[in-house]
Amino acid sequence: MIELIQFAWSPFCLVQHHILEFSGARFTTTDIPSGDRSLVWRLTRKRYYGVPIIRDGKSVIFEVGEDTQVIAKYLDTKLQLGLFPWGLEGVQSILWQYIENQIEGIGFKLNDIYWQEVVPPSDQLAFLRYKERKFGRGCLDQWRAQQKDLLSQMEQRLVPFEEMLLDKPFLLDQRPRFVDFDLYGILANFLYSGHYRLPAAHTRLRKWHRRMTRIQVKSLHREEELHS
Ligand SMILES: N[C@@H](CCC(=O)N[C@@H](CS)C(=O)NCC(=O)O)C(=O)O
Repeated sequence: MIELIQFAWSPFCLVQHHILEFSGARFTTTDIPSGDRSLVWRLTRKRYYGVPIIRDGKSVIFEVGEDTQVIAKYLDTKLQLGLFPWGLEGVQSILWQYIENQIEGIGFKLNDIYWQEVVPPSDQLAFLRYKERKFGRGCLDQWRAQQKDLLSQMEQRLVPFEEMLLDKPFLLDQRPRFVDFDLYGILANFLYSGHYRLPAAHTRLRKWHRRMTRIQVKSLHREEELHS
């Protein structure tokens, strides 16, 4: 059975988690502390310490670069999800970089403001130390002070997605592709603390989000058969 090794609020883990839910395949999740990557280090034979990684029988799958989608492509091929059609490859690559930089870069700060509610007490020291070493001392307090501004930047940066949904139910197509799951997972991190909702002005995005929450590949296949 496929095992997703993760921590639950990680944006990139939430992307893979939702792809697995969509697939209907049986899978397990193993939560590790964000501050202790020893399991990942061991399973990848000292080649990776990030999350997510996937264990599938004897295979261990992990990203090999900043902008690779090794795990999603592995799941796509294995579970036949149709997330990476050739015709959309270039445009998906451009879009996922926007999603994983411009949207994720704001979403994680907004969620981290509530880190004391989200991160288990045993993991809080390592979490705080990691954040402050990466973003500077007091960064979490600064993000709290900038919360209103960050929220309005998030609303602005979501405008292109609202526009993409003007004439179709998913971002690029009549059915979800990888970038739909990417945006969904990155937004799941923004929404994780429970303190936020998607911007009220983005009505299409909110409907897309409800569709994405429920979607299952087997019902898509049924619909495709009906229309063929
Ligand atoms: N592009 C990678 C990014 C993964 C990533 O940045 N994961 C974070 C957690 S959300 C991580 O483990 N970073 C390394 C660290 O925290 O030391 C992916 O899609 O999996």
